[in-house]
Amino acid sequence: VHNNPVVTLLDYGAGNVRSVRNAIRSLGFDIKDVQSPKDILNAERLIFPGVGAFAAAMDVLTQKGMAEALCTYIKNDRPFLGICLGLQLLFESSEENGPVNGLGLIPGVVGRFDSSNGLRVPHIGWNALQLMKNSEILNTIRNNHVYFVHSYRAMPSDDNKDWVSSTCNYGDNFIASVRRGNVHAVQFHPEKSGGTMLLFLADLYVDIICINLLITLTMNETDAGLSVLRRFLYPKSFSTKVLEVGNASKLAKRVIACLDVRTNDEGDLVVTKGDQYDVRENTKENEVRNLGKPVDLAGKYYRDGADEISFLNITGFRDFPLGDLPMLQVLRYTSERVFVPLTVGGGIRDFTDGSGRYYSSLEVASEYFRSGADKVSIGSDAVYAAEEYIRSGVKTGKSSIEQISRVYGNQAVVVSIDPRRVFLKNPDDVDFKTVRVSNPGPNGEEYAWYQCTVNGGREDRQIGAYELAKAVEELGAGEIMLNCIDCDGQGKGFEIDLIRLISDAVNIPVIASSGAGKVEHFSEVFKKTNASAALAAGIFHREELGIGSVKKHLSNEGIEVRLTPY
Ligand code: 1PR
Repeated sequence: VHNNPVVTLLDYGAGNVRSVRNAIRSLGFDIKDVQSPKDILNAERLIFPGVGAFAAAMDVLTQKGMAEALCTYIKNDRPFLGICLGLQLLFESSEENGPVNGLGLIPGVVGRFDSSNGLRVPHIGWNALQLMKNSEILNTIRNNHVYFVHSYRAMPSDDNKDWVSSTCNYGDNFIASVRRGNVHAVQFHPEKSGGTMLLFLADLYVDIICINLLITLTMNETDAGLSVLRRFLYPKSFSTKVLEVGNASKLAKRVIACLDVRTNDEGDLVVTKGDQYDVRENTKENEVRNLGKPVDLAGKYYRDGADEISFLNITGFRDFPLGDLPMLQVLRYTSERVFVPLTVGGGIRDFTDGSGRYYSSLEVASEYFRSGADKVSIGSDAVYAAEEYIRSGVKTGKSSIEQISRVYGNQAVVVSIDPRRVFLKNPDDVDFKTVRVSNPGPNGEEYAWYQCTVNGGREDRQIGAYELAKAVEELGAGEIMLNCIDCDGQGKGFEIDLIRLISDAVNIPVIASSGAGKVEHFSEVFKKTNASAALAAGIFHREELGIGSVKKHLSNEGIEVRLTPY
């Protein structure tokens, strides 16, 4: 029996680093948490997954004396891997709520992406890298896509060219990774960039150390994300291969699998699926449709190449989500096995429980994040917040969107819109934004507006999807999941008119949802609208279509997607 090797983790408590922990453990390492600057100086290998805002991170590091220890550790060329903000903090300063000074180890200023030309910010999704020099930990990335989520980035210059090991193209060519000696940092998230779990590597590692065998493990390196961590953690185990230079890529369109989850009449948590939001079977018993177990299905979609998995707790609006322990357990188990982003929604709002204890929406979201979610999705509560904001014109800072995005960043807040199409003869009949529809209504109506609903489509509200989308973007939402009740579960294609309307109206990414029935529906939505991602549920659950075949079709149609080699 031998102990697992240990990696030191610098988690300064500003957010969720559960995914990084899960990824490290899946590679056979134990984690030692940094408690004091001494732990940094004594680390054999240090991973720094920066989360939250730049200024807050620098404050904590400085107050705890960790900034100085980090600088010493890095200047001594000790093995270091910074992730996301863990890369940005190495630079001189950042414009995020600033200027704010950073650790000053790399020349350059971290600035915001320029969205004035319609570039969607945050940069969320999968891009390939342009490798600039041998960085060892990236040597098997090739053209594989890796997952980014950020609004700020550092730019390459003559002053920092010794450091830059890869760039990525989004708006401009920004720095995707740096490397000098044993010091590495990446702007993307290796722990969310896919990969296979190789638990047996822990044993191999010990064997390699003991009998000094030279074993080349490159045959296992078909994955982008975990291979980066693996190469950092097991540096001596890999042959130094000749660098294969990746091509710069466009941001890939994402394919997302969605699992609507609820407790059935027997009390089991099941994946269900509605027909226009009706999830009960058309039988005498009228039971909740049961399409499988949430953790199993999420694992299957991950292996099939889903770029993201969404869980929607569809009865969350009436139950208290933190009372739903099985749902939290589902998230925990899933995040141990699935290394792409996880979104969870349902019931995120301020809540007072039976004993009079008050929970803010931020507390509810925090519990989801702690359990393994990367993003939360807000439905009903976002509608109320937008209505209030439009009515008063004032941002109170108290809505769930504002509270959660302030602490976890905009990219962690998705707003799920559940609109119903209302046909109109005359576009002036309503005060809401209308569209001229591609297919006229049953009475020849040529126009429609998209009316928002709450409580899983049970209640109509006096606000349109367009007005809602604009308002929630201003309140701080980082992404929109755009459903359409009329199309849900119908398999007849996405509601193109709606998706075009919303994806042209906002500068944040829009996920097209509801209605996918065949591969052509996915290429249609990407060709005819500016959607960043397409989400489907029923066709995947019923195994009518595999995620792999959707990706292949999109690629054949010239649409950039992440193709998974595993
Ligand atoms: O209002 O914050 O509690 O959030 C509730 C969440 O649960 C919302 O995101 C809402 O969309 C979702 N929801 C509530 N009731 C239902 C239902 O079906 N009865 N599901 C529901 C919504 C829609 C999509 C679906 C796509 C793709 N499901 O998520 O997965 O339409 O389906 P398809 O590919 O089979 O057509 P809150």
